[in-house]
Amino acid sequence: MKSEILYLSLGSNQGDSLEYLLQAIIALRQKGIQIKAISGVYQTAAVGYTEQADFLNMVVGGETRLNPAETLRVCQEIEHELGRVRTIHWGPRTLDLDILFFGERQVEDEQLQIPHPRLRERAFVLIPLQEIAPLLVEKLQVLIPEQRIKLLITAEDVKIMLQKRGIIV
Ligand code: GSY
Repeated sequence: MKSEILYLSLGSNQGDSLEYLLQAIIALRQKGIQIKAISGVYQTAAVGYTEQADFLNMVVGGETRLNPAETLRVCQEIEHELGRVRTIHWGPRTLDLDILFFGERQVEDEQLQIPHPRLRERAFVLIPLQEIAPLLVEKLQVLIPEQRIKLLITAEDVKIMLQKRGIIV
């Protein structure tokens, strides 16, 4: 299978959230998703169930020969390996990995919808995505929703942190 470009959203609001995000990027690479672009890390107010801690969010772009179902399985494996326990629906989590886009594909089944059905409503997705794929966001023709969101660590600094862990982006 030829490789395809994909974009993933990463979020965490439990434990050492920054470390979970970095470990997720390392694990994605080990499991067949080459990371080609990363956004900065943003501190964001929780959306949905709001009585919980702020999240750290970022978006990465990559290339893979996996198909969407295999990619979903890899994301769920990494969430599980990094300690995610599903308790409250929409509640706190050590790591959330969502597929935003997968090439030009449209997927609509019970387990997986691509493009991600709620990405247009989420500043915590659109703002970091805009950093690494501005034309993609422009094509969506959406107004970025109001949300408290602040850049905490620039993409350059995240790259340095990853370099120290042996990963070159
Ligand atoms: O859907 C991803 C998990 N999640 C998040 C998140 O990643 N960031 C923010 N700010 N709010 C969220 N609510 C949920 S659920």
